[in-house]
Amino acid sequence: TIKVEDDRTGLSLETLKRAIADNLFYIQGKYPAIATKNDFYMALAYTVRDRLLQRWLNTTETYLKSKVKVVCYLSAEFLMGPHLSNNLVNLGIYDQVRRAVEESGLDFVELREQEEEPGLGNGGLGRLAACYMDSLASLEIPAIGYGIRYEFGIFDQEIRDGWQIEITDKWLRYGNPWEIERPEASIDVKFGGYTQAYNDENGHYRVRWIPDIIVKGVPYDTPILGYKVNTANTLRLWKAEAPESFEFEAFNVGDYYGAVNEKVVAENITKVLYPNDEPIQGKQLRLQQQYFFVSCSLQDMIRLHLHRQDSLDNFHESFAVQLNDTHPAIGVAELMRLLVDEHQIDWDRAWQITQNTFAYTNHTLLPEALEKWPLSLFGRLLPRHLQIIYEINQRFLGQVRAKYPDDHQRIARLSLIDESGEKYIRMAHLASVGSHAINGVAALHTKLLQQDVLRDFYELWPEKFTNKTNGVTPRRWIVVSNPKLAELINRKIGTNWIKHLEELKQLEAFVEDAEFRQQWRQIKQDIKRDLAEYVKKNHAIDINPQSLFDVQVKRIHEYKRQHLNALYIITLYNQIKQNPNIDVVPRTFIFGGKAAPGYFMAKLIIKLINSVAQVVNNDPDVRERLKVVFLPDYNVRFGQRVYPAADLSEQISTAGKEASGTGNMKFSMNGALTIGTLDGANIEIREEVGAENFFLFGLTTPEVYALKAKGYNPWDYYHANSQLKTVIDLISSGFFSHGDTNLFRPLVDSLLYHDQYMLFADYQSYVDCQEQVNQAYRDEEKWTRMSILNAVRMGKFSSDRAIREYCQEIWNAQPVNVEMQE
Ligand code: 26Y
Repeated sequence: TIKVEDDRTGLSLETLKRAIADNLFYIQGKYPAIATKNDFYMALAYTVRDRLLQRWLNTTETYLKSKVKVVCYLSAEFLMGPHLSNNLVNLGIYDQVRRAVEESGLDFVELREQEEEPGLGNGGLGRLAACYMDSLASLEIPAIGYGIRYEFGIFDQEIRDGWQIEITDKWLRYGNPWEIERPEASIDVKFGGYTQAYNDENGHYRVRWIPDIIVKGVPYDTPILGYKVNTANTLRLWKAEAPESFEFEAFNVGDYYGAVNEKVVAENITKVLYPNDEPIQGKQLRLQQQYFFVSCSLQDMIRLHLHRQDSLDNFHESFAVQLNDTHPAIGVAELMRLLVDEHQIDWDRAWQITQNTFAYTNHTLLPEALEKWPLSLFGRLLPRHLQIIYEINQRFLGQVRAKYPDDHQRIARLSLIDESGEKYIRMAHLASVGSHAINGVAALHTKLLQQDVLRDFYELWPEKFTNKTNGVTPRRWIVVSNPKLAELINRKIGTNWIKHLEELKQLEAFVEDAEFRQQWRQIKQDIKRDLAEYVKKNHAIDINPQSLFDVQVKRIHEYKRQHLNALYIITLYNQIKQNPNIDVVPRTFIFGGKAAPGYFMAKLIIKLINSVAQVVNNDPDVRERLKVVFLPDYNVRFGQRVYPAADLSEQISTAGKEASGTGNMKFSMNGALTIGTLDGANIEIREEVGAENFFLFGLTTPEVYALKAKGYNPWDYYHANSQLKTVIDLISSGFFSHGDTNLFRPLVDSLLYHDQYMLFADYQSYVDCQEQVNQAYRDEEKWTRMSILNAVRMGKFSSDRAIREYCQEIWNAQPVNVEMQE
């Protein structure tokens, strides 16, 4: 029989080959002889997109037609990473498409590497949103991710003379085959102006907002396909444009240049991702970005809701809206405005709906990262929202007063407005008051929120607080990034683990199987060799694949203590210099991570690492036993390469500072052992893998607090520890800076005079712990057993588990089966 396959959906080799050629011709407008690598990549990407469109449209149709509850994940960042491989894996057609590409005479890996990754996030928080989108779809939960389509994502990092240089990320340069623009679904957003009170036809008091500018939000949709299911949810990112009518208005008043300027102002809103994570900066454009995407998203939900039925009274039964940190917290005031001002719902009912709709995830304990907006700036940009916030605050503080009469300090602490000096709006307070649930991202973090950062709210509403320990998707972080390991696992226990990660536990049975251990080791070896080749090819550095790969990749931050790692490297170096024949375990120290462009100390830490690398890597006494490499431009793609190649994962933040961490999970899943403090999710990882399979060091959170309270003096450690003193003195002497004693002085002085993150207090414990790592690594079989046990006990840290908990305990959302009809 002859089977006729549709070129857009067919999966036979012949059809796939024809489809690629067809897309090359009809979409890229090229034939093979003149096509660039990127043209071929685009043709391939469209071929893959075609194969998920039917699922996408069926999914959207299903949600539109029935009254299912939809989870809306509001996030200023989505750090998706490359889509191609992930979609191929989730569609279950990776090998088939690879063959089709190769039979077309093309290099699959080369085409795959053409994709520009959408770097629309800074780090952990944005990547978490991406993992959650994957799990939502894989668990068949109706969901929309709402965010901002930044024209420029996180900058590309180059290293020149050891310093970070930022390069604009022009990710849309050659087009983005994964998104579809939906101009017909655009939404208007107002800014500035003033408000007016009036009485409506029924004599009710109302307020209208007369803005001075209107910006149009245009949605760009990207399908997010679940793993081997029909569900393809939508990531809807908003681009800001000037409304069409602007020119006419301008011509009418004759101010052409003024009108052009307004267009520029409007389009600026979604130009660029703010590249700072933790410390806030209070820039007006950032508040505009936040309000812009939140207003578009909430208006979009209301439109969808009204399309599905008539009454806004049960909006919260249609949508569960998750606030990814406080960046979208203005949504609380915006939903109130939409319900009260634009849809004439009375305040009390609107407030019930709002509280039942929102839930808030906190991602940070650093006080300097808690968002607050100067009241003056806020009122100028969002005059109506300021009034609404005052009203919310007045009613809220009334409740507080009823419960704690005359406790004025508590009232001032709880207020949505900080009135201690210049007045600020406290966004975490707005989010907490406007939500029915508040969660931290690891057990310790949630506990610290309750005891510290949000203590007064916890005392008021203990029932609102829950913990939701983070998770990461095993599809991207094992199947896509480590196909060899996935293959070995599949041979032993089948493929169920990909959706039920706890099933990896079955592999514990093979820990005493010498052949299995050998296979496990061999895979790690092969991947380390691949990474060594990559580093050689791209950075012209030789690294020894037999050495211990010790990896720290994450944003550069003092609290994450990359410089503690550097102090250990210098310690080892000094030991070798003192005794050049000392028997040390050969190690390759691999660093990666971006510093916020304005964060001087973080940039100096990068320079220090590169300066130490220069000395260590070129000292003949070291004889290849130590290598230090800082790999530029750490991103999702490089993460996929490095996690599988790591032997040792550095998770060394000061206890009580890292909310959770998620890189820690990715390493462990891929068989790296962790050296870490009792911080964030490290604690739970250690609980799961067993204390004997985890290298623990450092102060605990209570010890950190106690030491601070009693008066921490870094000089005590400096004087008492000669090894530490030697290291610090060597940096100060200019040894790593060609004799320049000033270069690293700010870093050294900050350690000697403040050491806010207590590196000195943890130094000896870290060095001792690293010695235990060395001993363990010398025993190959022991190390392999530990590696296996780490990976196979990571079931808890699948984002599927996290999303199930959110669904049950916060969103009240259920899976919905999507039928495939043509
Ligand atoms: C306000 C603005 C400057 C800002 C922008 C981005 C503030 C914070 C951030 C990003 C924070 C972030 O990425 N936090 C990380 O969230 C991860 C996911 O929950 C955690 O694993 C990680 O510990 C935390 O640092």
